[in-house]
Amino acid sequence: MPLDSLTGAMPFYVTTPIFYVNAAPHLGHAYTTIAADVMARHMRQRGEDVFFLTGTDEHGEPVALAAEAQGMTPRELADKNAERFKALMPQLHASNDFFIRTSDPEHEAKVQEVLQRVHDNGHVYKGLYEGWYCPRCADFKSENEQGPGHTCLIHEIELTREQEENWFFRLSTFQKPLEELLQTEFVQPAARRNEAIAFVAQGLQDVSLTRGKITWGVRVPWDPGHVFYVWFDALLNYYTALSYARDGEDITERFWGEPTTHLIGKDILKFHTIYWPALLMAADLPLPRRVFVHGFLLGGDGRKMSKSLGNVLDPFEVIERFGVDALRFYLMRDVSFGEDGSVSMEGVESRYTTELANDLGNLASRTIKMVQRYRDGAVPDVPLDEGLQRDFAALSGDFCRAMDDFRVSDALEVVWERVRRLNAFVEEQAPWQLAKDEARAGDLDRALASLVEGLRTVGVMLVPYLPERMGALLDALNVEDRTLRAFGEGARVERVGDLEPLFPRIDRAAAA
Ligand code: ME8
Ligand code: MG
Repeated sequence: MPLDSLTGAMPFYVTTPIFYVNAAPHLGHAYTTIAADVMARHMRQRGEDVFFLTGTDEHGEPVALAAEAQGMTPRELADKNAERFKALMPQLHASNDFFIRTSDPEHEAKVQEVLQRVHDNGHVYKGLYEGWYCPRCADFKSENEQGPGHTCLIHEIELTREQEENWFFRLSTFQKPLEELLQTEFVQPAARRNEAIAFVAQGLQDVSLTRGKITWGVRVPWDPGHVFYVWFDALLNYYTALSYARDGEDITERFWGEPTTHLIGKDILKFHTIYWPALLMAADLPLPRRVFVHGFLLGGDGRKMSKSLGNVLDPFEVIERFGVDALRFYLMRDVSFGEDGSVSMEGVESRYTTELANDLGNLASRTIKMVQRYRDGAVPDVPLDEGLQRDFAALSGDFCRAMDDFRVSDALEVVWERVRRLNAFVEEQAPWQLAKDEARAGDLDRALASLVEGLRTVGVMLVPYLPERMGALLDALNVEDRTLRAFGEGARVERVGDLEPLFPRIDRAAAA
C-alpha cells in the first residue's frame, strides 16, 4: 500500500465513549479503548492525519449518587476516578491524543454555547415530565425498555417514578430526517442499524434536555436553576474537545464531520444513533460519518460479568500475567468485533500459547536464528519466492478494507492466515535440509529472504494490535519504516539482530 505524503493525508477522528467516573475502570472500558487504539495506530501507519479522543463523563446523577454513597462531593469523586481512567490509557498502551473531562471549563462553555443555539433555533420548550427513571443509566425508560415490575434491564434495579418541570428537546420533529439517516451507512454494523431503525419506527417522543433536581452539571444559560441532562452534556464532548485539545489551536474544522467515527458499546446505541444526530441537526452542525457499535463481553459462563457471579475477567491481572499485548490481542481476536462474546483467563492462556507463542513467536525466532546460523545475520538480497508472493498479493488490500469497515477481528484473521502460511513455508522449504547441500545455496537464499520479508510484512501490520512486542521484533529486523508496505514492496531488511523470545512460556504454577 503506497503511502501518501503528509500533504495528502486524510483526517481521521476516532472516539471512545467517555466513561462514568462513578466506578473504577474495568474490562469493558479497556475493550473499547483498545479497539479504538488499534484503529488509530493503523490509520497513522497509512499516513493519515489521526486524532484519537477518550475521556471521562463526570456530571449527572450516576456520579452524584455514587459520591454521596462514598461520603464525597461529586467533584472529589470525579477527580479521584478521572485520574484512574487517565492512568488506564498508558497501561493499555493507548495512544490517545487527548483526554477530555466534562468538568473542563472549556467543555462546559462550549456545551452552553451549542445548546443555547438549539434553544434559539426553536427546538426547546418547557413542559412537565413524568416517567420511569433509572438513576444509573440517567435515562427515562419507555414501557418496552423496562423489566418486570418497573426495573432497569441493564442495571437490574428498580426504576423511580419521576415528575418534574423540565426543558424539553423536540426530538419528535426529527422523525423523518432520522429515518432517512438510518437508511445510510451511518450506523454499523447493519444489525445494530436495524435496532436503531426499530426504535425510531415506534415514533419518537420529545426528551428532557434539563434537570431541575440536581446541581452537579452544566448550568442552563437561559434558566440557571437547571442543569443540562447529563447525556446532552456528555455527547457534546466529541465536538467540544476539538476546540481546545491542542494548545492555542482549534482543530474542529479539520476533524469534525466526515472524518469522525464514534466507537461505542451496544448499551448506548439509542443516545448515539438517535439523540446525537438529532441534536447536531438542531444545532446546525455537521454529522459524524458513522457510529460503530460493538457487542458486549460476557463472563466465561456466557452470563453478564458481575462480581457476585465471580465470572469477571480482570484486565490488570491479564496484563500482569501475560503482558498488555496479550490482552489487546486476545480481546480483538477471541470475540468477533461487533458481536457479544465470552471471555476468560483460560481463553487468554490458550490464545497466548497457540497463537502468540507458537504461531508468531516461533516463526520470528526460527526465522531470525536461521538467518544468523546460515548467513551470519545478513539477509540475502535475492528475488522472493513466487508462490509466497502470490499468497501475499491480496493481503494489504484485504487488510485495509477490513480496517476501513472497523472489522478489527476480520483484519487480524487476514494477517493470521499469512502467519500460518509462513509457518507452512518453513516446513515445505526445510532450510535445514537446504543448508546441507552447497548446490542449493540459491534456494536457501530465496527461502530465507522470503521468510524475512513475510515476517516484516506481518510484523508491521500487527503493530496496532501488539505495539510493544512487534516493536521489539521490528527492532531486531532493523526496520525503521513502520508504515504499511505490501510484501516485496520497497526497501528490504538487510540484517537481523538478536531477539529475545517474544512470548515466553508462562509458568503455570508461577502464573496461578
Ligand atoms: O455509558 N463489554 O459510560 P460507562 C463491552 N458515560 N464493552 C463494555 C462493557 C462490556 N461488558 N461494559 C462497558 C457511559 N463497556 C456514558 C457514555 S458517551 C457520550 C457517554 C464499554 O462508563 C462500552 O463501550 O457506562 C460501553 O458503551 C461503555 O463502556 C459504557 O461506559
Ligand atoms: Mg454503563
